[in-house]
Amino acid sequence: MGPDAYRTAGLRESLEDLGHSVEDLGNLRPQGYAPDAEDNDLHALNETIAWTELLTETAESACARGFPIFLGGDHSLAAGTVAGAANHAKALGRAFFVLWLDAHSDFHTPQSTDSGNLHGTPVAYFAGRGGFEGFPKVQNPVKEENICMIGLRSVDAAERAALQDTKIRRHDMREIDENGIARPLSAFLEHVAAQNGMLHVSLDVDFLDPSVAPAVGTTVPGGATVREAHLVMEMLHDCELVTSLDLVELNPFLDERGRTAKLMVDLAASALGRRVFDRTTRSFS
Ligand code: Z70
Ligand code: MN
Ligand code: MN
Ligand code: MN
Repeated sequence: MGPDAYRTAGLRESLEDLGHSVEDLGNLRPQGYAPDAEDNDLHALNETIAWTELLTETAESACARGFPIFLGGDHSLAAGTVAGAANHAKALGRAFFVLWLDAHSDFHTPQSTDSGNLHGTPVAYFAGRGGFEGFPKVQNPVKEENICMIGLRSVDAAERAALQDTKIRRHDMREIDENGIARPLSAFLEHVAAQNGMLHVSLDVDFLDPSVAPAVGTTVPGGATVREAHLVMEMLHDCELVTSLDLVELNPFLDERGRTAKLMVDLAASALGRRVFDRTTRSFS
């Protein structure tokens, strides 16, 4: 239901108002996977593997056609969208980077997850951690130092232990409260720019505070404000490095008169150029 809620909230019209031409490629649906038992430790494993295969291919070809925006839906979809976007960057000979805007690090393996929810695993998958038997092999794992997480405030013990041994850039809400959100983002964008990289942004609804974005299954208090989120999106537009975007974890059944969908659409519009006044400088320089 997530993608349709974004359509209803006017995603196409908002982007067309900015002068972009928009092509809606419609909803995807994987076929032919073995049914998942209700009581498996890992929920919807076969379905998620099938989604990952379909989305990896779809993302790679969509990246070749323009600036894809992937709408969901469960964050496990990023296993495929990021793997596919990374394949596209590799084909162009470009370095590839991921900005993960989320309360969660989603760095579990299928073995370490307590909940069995595969939305807790996509970063581990596309970073090339082991343990994803049955999933398509990641052709171009994203380098740890090319991954930046902002908004963290719910990281499980096994994820924290695993992250500690990596070069993944991690910025929790405490750091944002102390230093602001622009500083870690600017530093990461300079790193991307220095390598003329392609940047995929994965925006989980729960990056935002649930008081402004209630339509999400796993609410975590203490999230980004509307102003912080718009600033991030405006800086992302100004840097001219972003080449693909996920808008994920929207559950319209939990929304209040579409306000979360509308906010996510407004954030996408900011990322694609909407602003009050023109700025002449790149915001991270
Ligand atoms: C927890 C788990 C999670 C998104 C919740 C939560 C993970 N670490 N990810 N919502 N997008 O179940 O693994
Ligand atoms: Mn989910
Ligand atoms: Mn997530
Ligand atoms: Mn999350």
